[in-house]
Amino acid sequence: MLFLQLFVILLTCHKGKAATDSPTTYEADSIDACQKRVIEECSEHSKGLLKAIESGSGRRLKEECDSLQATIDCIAVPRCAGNLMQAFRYIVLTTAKSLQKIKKTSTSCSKLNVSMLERYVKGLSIACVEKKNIKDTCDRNCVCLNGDLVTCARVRKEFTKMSLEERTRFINAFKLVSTDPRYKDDYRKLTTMYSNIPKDIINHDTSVFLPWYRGYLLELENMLRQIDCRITIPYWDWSKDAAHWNRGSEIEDVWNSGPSGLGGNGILPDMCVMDGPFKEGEFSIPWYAKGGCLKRDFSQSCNLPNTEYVKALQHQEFLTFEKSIREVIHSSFQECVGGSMDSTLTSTYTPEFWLHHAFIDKVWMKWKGKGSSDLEYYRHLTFKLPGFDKFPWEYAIGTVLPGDVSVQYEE
Ligand SMILES: [Cu+2]
Repeated sequence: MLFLQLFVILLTCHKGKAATDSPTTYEADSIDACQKRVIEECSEHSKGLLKAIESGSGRRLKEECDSLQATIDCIAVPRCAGNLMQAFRYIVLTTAKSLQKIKKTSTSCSKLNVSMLERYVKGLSIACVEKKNIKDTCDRNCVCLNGDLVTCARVRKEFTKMSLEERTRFINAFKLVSTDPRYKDDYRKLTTMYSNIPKDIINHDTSVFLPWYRGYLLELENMLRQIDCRITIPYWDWSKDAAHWNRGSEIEDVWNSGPSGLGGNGILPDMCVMDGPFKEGEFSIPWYAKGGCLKRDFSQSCNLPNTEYVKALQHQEFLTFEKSIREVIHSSFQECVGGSMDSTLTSTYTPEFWLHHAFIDKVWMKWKGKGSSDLEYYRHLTFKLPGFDKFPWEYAIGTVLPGDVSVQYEE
């Protein structure tokens, strides 16, 4: 019975997994509700398992063992568990203890996939040194308080400073999310939401631009973290090497053709990318955005703002800062890259779109850190952001974003 309940929950969580191809609704609220239910059901199940072990009945243990796999699956549903790992702490530890006993006493649990559970248990039992910073299993920066990991923040990193493994992890997940049956419906919903909103609203309206893209980054990041909860959206500070922004010869370059780079410029006649993980044949724009290869058409006369320009922004008052970042930083890079990135129909499908918008978000977050008061500006806006059930100010109140997600940018 419990197993059935869990099964229903798993189905609810894994909406994208449903056999039909019908579009699903992508609602943050329903995910929260889902997480809540999983916690309740998991905790119920964990208690049942303990009782079965105590009773010493082989038949009951066998039943519970089957359900235990459901619990492991349940804990491993990243959409439900990823942001609430702390809430699962008790359940994971209790289940792990039970598991030890089962392993010793019974052969009826031989089919259990325990490695997933053990990974969580290992991660959660990291020695928590009071008031010290510590990384959790999802690579978040946490503080240890009263034996618990608190104020955990996702860390977004500069792409050229990430390890090649971290870069490859992001690239693979980015490719997977658009094609894997488990995620592609949500992905389609998210990306077409972008294409469907008139760009005049997102890209030319001060009240919308920064918070809207912040929300949008968060949505894709949440999705990628269902695949691997260590993933965050990288940013690329191209201003640091503005004169050589199009270089791809070094392994750490963004446009490198290795498995941890984005590949280079497109090639005539169609300007399709023909190297790296996003080359024609290995990656394509989805059919619902007219399909075809990923295109890049690097501008030869491109003139990107340099570090001095970006630094100077930090001292501007909000409306000037916002205008500079939107009209100069935002537009210049898109035009330099050209191709799919420079078209409102296709830009969201390119990996460089996300690295670029994370950079913009990082510059905004740093600007806020100077104690400036854009919140005064956003507070007075009474409309909700197009496509989101959120007000602009909800994305402007600091490093904590809707869904109780904390984000930090590593320099
Ligand atoms: Cu853009």
